Amino acid sequence: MGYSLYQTMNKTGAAHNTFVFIQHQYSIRMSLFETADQIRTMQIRGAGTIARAAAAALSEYAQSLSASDITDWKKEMQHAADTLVETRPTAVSLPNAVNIVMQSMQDTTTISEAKSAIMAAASSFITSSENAITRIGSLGSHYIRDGDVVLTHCNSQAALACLLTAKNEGRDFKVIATEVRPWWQGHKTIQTLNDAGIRTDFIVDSAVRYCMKEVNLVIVGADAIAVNGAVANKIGTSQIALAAHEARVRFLVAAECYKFAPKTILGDETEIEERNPDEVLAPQIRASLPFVKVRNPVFDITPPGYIDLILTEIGAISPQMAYIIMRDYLGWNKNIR
Ligand code: RI2
Repeated sequence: MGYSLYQTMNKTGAAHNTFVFIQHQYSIRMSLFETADQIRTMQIRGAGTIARAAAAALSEYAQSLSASDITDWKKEMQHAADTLVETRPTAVSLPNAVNIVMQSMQDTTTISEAKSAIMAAASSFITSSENAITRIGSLGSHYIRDGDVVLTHCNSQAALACLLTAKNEGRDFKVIATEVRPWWQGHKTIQTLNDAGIRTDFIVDSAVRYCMKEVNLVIVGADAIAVNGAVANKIGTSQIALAAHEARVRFLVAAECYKFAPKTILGDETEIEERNPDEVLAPQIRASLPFVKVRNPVFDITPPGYIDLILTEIGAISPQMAYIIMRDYLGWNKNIR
């Protein structure tokens, strides 16, 4: 019986070490709507983690859902799927995971058949997603050499897998990790790096360009990758890419194939989530500044020209190959709805 680890954060944004263990063999304690709420409020966060949590929630919901006929049952499942997808707009891993799970029931004709299909698809998605991170870690570790200084931003399981694998393989390197306003995901990153015994410098987000002269390699994660190879990731990523480009430092993105966004083939743009300004400045301070509008965009887009490679579970690709991933590995025609 396997357990997935979902890191959580509290609502004020302070990172802490609480972990929610979700048993993904179909007996999760949280309901689907609680999971949706936890994704919305960042207690469950990180593009891959959100995707696995959504798949697990659909599986549990399918088990507990009863209806008089299969049409009503499928309608209820679709409502649940839509609830999950609407929680956060940018990470495409979420709709991709939900679509993969939901498609499994398409040709089923009985409730029991549909339940089994959903449960099997969710379990298979979760397992393959975890395996993908392991494979990306093995691949990414090859790019890290003794003596390197690797900069990472935010808290990406895929990017961290590269660093942790390199450390396990005996490589001696240092990491520079950013703080990541306003949710302080950098605190989680430095905890993980510290636990692994990896030497780390912790900097405020605005110190990136100053420190870039020491850096040999940047590795970040991704929330969504468009058909032209542009990467949506935590706010600040594109500035880091710019600074890396200026300093001729290699910029790698570690991302599972389900982070590629098939809808961008049809011209959809990646929506950038703007969260509550209270996360940036306390409401009482904002109230005292009537001419100030506090904004909180939490992702930005790094153009493909600033990205050297995208590390996926099927290999390292240039950003220009994004379409191939969508066509051959994601089945873009099936995943657009
Ligand atoms: P993994 C996170 O978003 C960060 O932007 C991170 O780089 C990205 O998801 C990918 O993370 P947020 O949920 O899937 O913290 O690699 O807003 O863990």
